[in-house]
Formats: sequence, C-alpha cells, structure tokens
Amino acid sequence: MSQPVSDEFTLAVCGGVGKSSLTVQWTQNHFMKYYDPTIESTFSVHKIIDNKETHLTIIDTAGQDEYKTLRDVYMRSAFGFVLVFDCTLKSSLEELKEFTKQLERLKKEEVHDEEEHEKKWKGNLYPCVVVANKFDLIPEDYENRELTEKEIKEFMKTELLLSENTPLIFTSAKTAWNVVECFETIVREMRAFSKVELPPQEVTSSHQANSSTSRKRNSLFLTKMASVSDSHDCQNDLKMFLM
Ligand SMILES: Nc1nc2c(ncn2[C@@H]2O[C@H](COP(=O)(O)OP(=O)(O)OP(=O)(O)O)[C@@H](O)[C@H]2O)c(=O)[nH]1
Ligand SMILES: [Mg+2]
Repeated sequence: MSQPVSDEFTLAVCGGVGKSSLTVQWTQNHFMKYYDPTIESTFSVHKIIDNKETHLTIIDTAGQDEYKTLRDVYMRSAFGFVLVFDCTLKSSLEELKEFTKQLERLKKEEVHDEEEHEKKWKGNLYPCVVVANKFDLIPEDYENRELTEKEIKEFMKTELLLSENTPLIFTSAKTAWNVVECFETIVREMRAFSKVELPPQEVTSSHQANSSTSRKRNSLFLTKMASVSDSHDCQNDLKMFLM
C-alpha cells in the first residue's frame, strides 16, 4: 500500500551548537550573533521546495541538559530530525550519540517489523540529516581540522549507528553557507521516507506525518507553545507547561 506523499511535516532540530542560528537563518535570513539559550521554540514555515508547496513545523529544541526530559516528547512528535554538532569540536559530535540512541529506542517502538523496514528504507528508522555546523571557524588548511569528513562519516556509521546513506552537510549559520541545503535535504529525506511501502500493520504515526494520530500528538505538544514569532513568549508558555 503506497503512502500518500505529504507536503506537511514536523521536524526537530536537535543536538549541539547552532540549532537556533540555523533555523533563524533559514526562516528569517539573519544570524543570531548573541547567544540566547532555547527552552523550546516552534516555527511554522511555508516554502516551495522542488516545486512543491511545503508546510513545516520546526521544533527548535533545548541543548541544555536541564531540559533533557523534553526530548521524549519532541522525538515522538517529530517525523524528521536535523542532528546538529559543532564541527570544530569532536566532543560535540560524540554528544549526538545520546540523541541517536534515544531516537532509535523510541522509533523502534513504532516499527513492528524492523527487518522488513530496513530492507525498504536506507537502514534508518527515521529520516535525518547530520549537520556539521560552524564551518566558518575551520582553518583554511583543511588538514589541521579536528574532525575530517571521513572521520565524521565513520563515526556516524559505527557510533551513531546511522546508515551509510545518511546525508552529512557542512554548514555555517553565520555566513548562511549550505543552510538552505540542510533544510531542503531533510525535506527530501522526509518525503522519501513517507513513501516507503510498508504492510498496513506496520504503518504507524511516525510514517504518516499527516495522520490524525500524529496531528493529535503534534497539536497537544504545539498548543502549549504559540507558533513562533516571539521565542520568549513560547519559552514562557513552555515553562508553564512544565510546571
Ligand atoms: N561562528 C559561528 N558561530 C555560530 C554558528 N552557529 C551558531 N553560532 C554561535 O554559537 C552560539 C550558540 O548558537 P545557537 O544557535 O544559539 O545554539 P543552540 O544550539 O540553539 O543553543 P541552545 O539553544 O542553548 O541549545 C551563538 O553565539 C551563535 O552566534 C556558526 O555557524 N558559526
Ligand atoms: Mg537554541
């Protein structure tokens, strides 16, 4: 049974440094020079991507440890994931391990036949892209980088347990380099993933970005935070939600 092609997705930007900067650069075309830690913000975005109208709800997540408890909620709500790390720091890449481990656990609960699923998809249980941000800070002499592309790819495979086909994109939220590419790639991944053919019993809310279950979950989560135009309002909403 074919899944309907959906142009409406919820995605979460999670992991290390630059989540808000990348999201704001893509949605509002400017660079956030001053650091303002996020608790949780949502962005409602309409874009034409590959000639298709696309509506996205982007959850810009908290990087700080004290908000770890929110992860389960957004990981269940979102369909696709932008996994960001700071490419000048090896430890930042290593921190992604926690995220992929948790995602793997949660998404496995939604897939009844993992083997069957892996045959049909690239081997990942959820659509994602890995984003090596802050590329503007990498010295010109490429050889002296703390992390080479090859090392990152190897880490993605052996430690993050992501398939070899998972896109890796270098970006700079500061210069806007590859930011469009980053978000358009996750949209393409989500589109491809939503078309994966699975027997009916395996079709779950995670694969149906627009299913009523998914909508209910999303709205439950999102009604707690206004659609973002002022992130502080959203953060206050969220504080109340958590109380
Ligand atoms: N040079 C450079 N600085 C960046 C880049 N992206 C983000 N920064 C800076 O890094 C700091 C943190 O960026 P944020 O986008 O707020 O990071 P975040 O991941 O949203 O952080 P939390 O909300 O606390 O999880 C800010 O001071 C940004 O200006 C980049 O590509 N290049
Ligand atoms: Mg942030």
